Amino acid sequence: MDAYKKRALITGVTGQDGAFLAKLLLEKNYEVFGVVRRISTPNFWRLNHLGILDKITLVSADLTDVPSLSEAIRRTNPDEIYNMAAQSFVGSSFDQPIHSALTNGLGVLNIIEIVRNLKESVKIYLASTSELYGDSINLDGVQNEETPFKPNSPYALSKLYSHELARIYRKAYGMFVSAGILFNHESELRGLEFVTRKITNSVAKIKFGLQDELRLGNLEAKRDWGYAPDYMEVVWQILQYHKPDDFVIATNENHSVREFVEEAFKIAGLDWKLYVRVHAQHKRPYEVPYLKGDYSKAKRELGWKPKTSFKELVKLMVESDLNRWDNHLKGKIFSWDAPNHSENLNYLYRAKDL
Ligand code: NAP
Ligand code: G4F
Repeated sequence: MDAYKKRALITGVTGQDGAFLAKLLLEKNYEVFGVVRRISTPNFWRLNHLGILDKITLVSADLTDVPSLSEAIRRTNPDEIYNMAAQSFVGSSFDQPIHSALTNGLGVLNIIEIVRNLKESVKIYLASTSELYGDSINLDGVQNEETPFKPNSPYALSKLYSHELARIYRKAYGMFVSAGILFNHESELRGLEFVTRKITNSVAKIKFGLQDELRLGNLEAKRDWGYAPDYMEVVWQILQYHKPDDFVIATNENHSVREFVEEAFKIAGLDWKLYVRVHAQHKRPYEVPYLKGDYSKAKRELGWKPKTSFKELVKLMVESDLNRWDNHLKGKIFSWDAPNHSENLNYLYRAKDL
């Protein structure tokens, strides 16, 4: 008889974390379902790049659309739900605060309430964030599970709402809702609007003569940057822990945007001062100046620690973008671009057809 395969439902499977997590869970022999919302240009490049598009079942739903979400959860009947979906760009949350609140706040309430009504035993992972801290820092210069939250953006406030839902539903109903307070994590599959990938993609384009300058905002902000696949390992571990809980996931090291820029340009043999210009357009109305995470609880309770150093992270991202643009210029298609977007829609199911 075949061993029981655990069933995982991942929301945000087309995003950076959702894609890496799907790959990891497939390697762990899970049956993986992914929630995909309707957008005008299907967004399967990460799943294609990781070679897993045909290995997972994609279900059409949206976090803000209760009937579709409810059907998706009911039909896929998961043991574990990983909510990676969000309007995740802090800058956009100032432009679209209501959309951010609906998706990141009420969207999460939708998931938890559907589970409470359908099958309370389903374990739920929530993607909380270091943005919750705003400019709140412990006396020893780090943030951990005890540091007070002081959100500085509509994004952070929407995430505080969902973070608190975890605590309330654990206490009120004994539900297994856990939250990873993840500090920034990046990769070769990071969205191009986030500062790290914006830098590495621009470095590659400048190297090949395709771009003249790189416009950035605040170079002095400090972030604790880790590597996304390292972080997805511990996301899975958080749901295997014996009780629902909150965990800070970080590297306990931080660097400024300026340091990231210097390192990235150096790897490509370029002098950053010739290309980088500061523009007010890329500055936030209200900034989070300093993030540095103390992950000692995750190390103690889960035996987890990050594997990839800051320099290794910058190098792998720059090399990936150099390689991608080099292939493009040689007439080869980007390895992670879907050959035909609409063909990929064949992979998408309506929950009722499962
Ligand atoms: P991402 O690349 O921006 O991916 C976000 C995903 O959410 C995409 O798949 C997107 O779908 C989906 N989505 C957005 N709105 C939706 C809706 N209304 N219904 C269904 N799906 C929706 O983000 P990420 O970097 O992978 O981050 C994953 C999660 O971790 C997010 O919740 C983020 O806030 C949180 N987080 C990230 C970091 C980090 O450094 N990466 C740190 C802390 C917390 P489309 O492809 O259709 O847009
Ligand atoms: O790369 P960012 O846009 O990431 P941010 O705002 O830290 O948010 C990311 O990490 C959070 C965890 O802490 C997640 F919750 C969130 O979903 C997201 O993944 O900006 C990093 C820093 C900021 O201080 C920003 O002001 O870089 C600064 N920056 C300077 N110039 C820039 C730019 N950021 C962007 N995106 N673009 C710029 O030109």
